[in-house]
Amino acid sequence: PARDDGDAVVIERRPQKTAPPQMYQVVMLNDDYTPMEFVVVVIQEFFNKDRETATQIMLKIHLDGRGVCGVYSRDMAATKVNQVMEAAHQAGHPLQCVSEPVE
Ligand code: TYC
Repeated sequence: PARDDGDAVVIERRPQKTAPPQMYQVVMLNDDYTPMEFVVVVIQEFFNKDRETATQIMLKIHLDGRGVCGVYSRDMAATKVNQVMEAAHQAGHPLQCVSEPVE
């Protein structure tokens, strides 16, 4: 912002130089042992999906080997991964989940 010597106020906009923050997708991986029902409940609970959507995501993972459960900031994605891994470990299931940068 700068004021000239008249009475007009000149507002200069600086070029925008901060890129939007990198987003991270939380990807769940298939395995042969974790029960489908457990995966559906985990997706509902931690990724705020309804049962229908959670079931579709689970089946996609089961068929394709992996599937995206949600997209978050780096910190929130790491938190989601920890929550899923902790719940799976507690229940004695080998369910794995990772976060990776989008694009
Ligand atoms: N493949 C598992 C089964 O047949 C189900 C499953 C789905 C496991 C998704 C993990 O991320 C997963 N019981």
